[in-house]
Amino acid sequence: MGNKGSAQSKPRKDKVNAAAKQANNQQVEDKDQALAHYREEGTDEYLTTNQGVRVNHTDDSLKAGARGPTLMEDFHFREKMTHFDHERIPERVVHARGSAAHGYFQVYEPLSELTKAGFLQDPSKQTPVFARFSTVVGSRGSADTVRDVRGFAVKFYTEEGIFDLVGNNMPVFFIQDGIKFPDLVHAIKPEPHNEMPQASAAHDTFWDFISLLPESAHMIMWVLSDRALPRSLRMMEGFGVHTFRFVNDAGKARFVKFHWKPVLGTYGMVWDECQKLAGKNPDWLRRDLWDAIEMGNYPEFELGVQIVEEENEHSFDFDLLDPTKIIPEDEVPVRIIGKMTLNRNPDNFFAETEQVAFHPGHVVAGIDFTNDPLLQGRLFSYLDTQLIRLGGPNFHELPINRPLAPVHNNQRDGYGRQTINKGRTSYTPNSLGGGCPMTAPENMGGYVHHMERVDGHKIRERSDSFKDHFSQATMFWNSLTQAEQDHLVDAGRFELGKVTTPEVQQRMVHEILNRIDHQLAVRVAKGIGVEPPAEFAGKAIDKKAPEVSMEFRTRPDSIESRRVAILAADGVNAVEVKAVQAGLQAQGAQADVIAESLGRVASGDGNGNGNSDGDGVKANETFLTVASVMYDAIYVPGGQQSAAALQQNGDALFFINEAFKHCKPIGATSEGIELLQAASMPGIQLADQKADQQTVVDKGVVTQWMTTGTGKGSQKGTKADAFLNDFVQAIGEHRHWERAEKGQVPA
Ligand code: HDE
Repeated sequence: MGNKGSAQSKPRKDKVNAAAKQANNQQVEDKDQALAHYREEGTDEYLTTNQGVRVNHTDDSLKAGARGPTLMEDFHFREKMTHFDHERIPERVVHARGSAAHGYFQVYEPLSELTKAGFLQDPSKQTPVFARFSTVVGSRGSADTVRDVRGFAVKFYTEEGIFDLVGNNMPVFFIQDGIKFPDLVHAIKPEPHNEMPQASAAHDTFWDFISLLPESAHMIMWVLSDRALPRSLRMMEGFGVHTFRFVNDAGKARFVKFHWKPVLGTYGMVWDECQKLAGKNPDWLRRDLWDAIEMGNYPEFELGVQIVEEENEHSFDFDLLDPTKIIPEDEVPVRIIGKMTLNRNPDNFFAETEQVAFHPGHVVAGIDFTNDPLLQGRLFSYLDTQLIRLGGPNFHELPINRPLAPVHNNQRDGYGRQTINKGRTSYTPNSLGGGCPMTAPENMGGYVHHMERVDGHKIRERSDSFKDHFSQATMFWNSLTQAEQDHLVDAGRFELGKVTTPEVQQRMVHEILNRIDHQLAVRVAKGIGVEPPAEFAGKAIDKKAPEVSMEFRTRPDSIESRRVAILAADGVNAVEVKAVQAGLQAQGAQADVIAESLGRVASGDGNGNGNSDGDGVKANETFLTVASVMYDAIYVPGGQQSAAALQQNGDALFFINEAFKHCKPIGATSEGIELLQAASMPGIQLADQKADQQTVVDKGVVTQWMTTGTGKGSQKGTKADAFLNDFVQAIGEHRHWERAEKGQVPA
């Protein structure tokens, strides 16, 4: 047995390193570190079988002769291959693509008047959490930037057991009753005959279903809005959707809606950008989350609650139990109660992100359900799906799902059982086991369901109070800014433009959109060749809920973790680059230098002769490795030779055009402005070299000549500061939708 490698008595350094890297995401630099890692883990540094037998050779199977057939007795080969053959588990039927992180939650003040939940009492206590963000429709390997709802699920490992808040980044849902969920999912998933399209709602079966389902009107407005295109998982809101209950120590219950508010603000992207990103970097959102945590920019979300007293249950013009409705924040303000900080990436995607099992039915004492029929449906579905997805009833024993609180019950055995239960008794009541485990009285944390009187006929019927499907859809439309409405119309034209059945398009426009807003219906109709409706078929409503607009939730004062591209070529003015780069980094942004090739870019003095900075600057990306869609803003520094070279570079020109079209902030100084002149920026005013002007800011395009025509400006330092201030402000504003001529730009 064994030939080439069999004489090795010690593992080779490179092999140890490879194995160590696999076992741990950290970069393991040398053998000593690798060995230390294994020793810490208490594992053997040598390769072993699953039975712990050390393996001597793993590159060739055991054969009868060097050119002969493989032998059955090669237990190492058979075990390795069999395990590999069984590596995959079924992906989640929805929310298959996800990214997750560890962190903690801390309440701001004791909430004993509202709830007895232990983790909401002590501001000094950190409750560990694991948060998983996901798309809904696509398969595990699909792109991040598709138009879709995002899952926002948080597992709280409280001292009193697990609480899962399994929400979305939109506060309402498509359907009012759980029994319709399989229909919804069948309609939106790729069509069954050809398995197309992947991760997209833009096809006949989905819009066929929606056009026949008026209760989805409010939700589809959210899905067609920029909420479905989050700039970052760190920059989206989360919502528990359903009305839940808080119950305090005295047994008093109140209705509660849960909200997550990202500390960085809420931002979206444009659809063209998302589609391109899906090709350029399908892991866009996943990488953004991962990198932010690696760099110490820990994502933070504040938890908020809307509280409704039980006696006010019927004081709204919608039913609190209806998951297609929000409680407008001017009717019930959101009270911020604490904060979640995500500060650690998972060690292993499969063991944690894939195997985590959320369930809206995982609640702790102090949190309870309502009769929302969608929530009630979910209470069945999640455990049921985990049983098949995670292979049996013991998935709660997987490390990521294990509660911190001790588990003690009479459930036994089953596939994959880890616990070795001791003793003879696994039944209640018993005397042989001393009566253990005993049920816990309420004052010892025993979960007691909130007592609610339920009285009614057994009936398959929807309550009349659930039947207004359009008022809040109209309110949503009314509350958007002009740019947001324009995007929504474009989204409608895109989605319905992909539908091939004219009757479905017709029905969507006339039966659904025209009951929400007439202009919306007319504008979408025009884009998809449907005869526009003559008059509005809905109820005139001018109510607004300002908070549904993403503009309401921006943080213009911060550019933290924004990505800025600095375009450079040899002869670039390194002084300008370094000043802007340092200025942006000082405010928490990331500024990459992009050039033809990686490494040093030689500097020039702005007049194209000689070096103003002998070190030059370092390019860390190239026009091949990145694209404008991967940046929030672009900066073009001065340097005659650099600007001239970039003007001959189609990729650089496209960079500018595309960023302009996507309404991103663009800054340029000195000769860098010539690149903007050569690009396509219709209607934009740029700084003029001769005029010795202040910084010129026009629709998010910020330009400034650092030097006068003679090459040296007396107020250069102040000018640089002024430019940086204006550029930072433009980045803080995120997108500059007022660029009316953007449609003319070829990008
Ligand atoms: Fe889910 N949902 N859902 N859902 N859902 C699942 O559970 C289901 C609904 C949500 O990161 C599944 O473990 C039904 C609303 C998230 O692992 C499944 C109904 C909301 C996640 C399931 C709904 C959600 C899921 C698929 C209607 C927002 C991902 C795999 C009655 C409040 C959690 C799994 C994660 C996952 C069923 C409606 C959010 C099949 C039947 C409303 C964030 O059990």
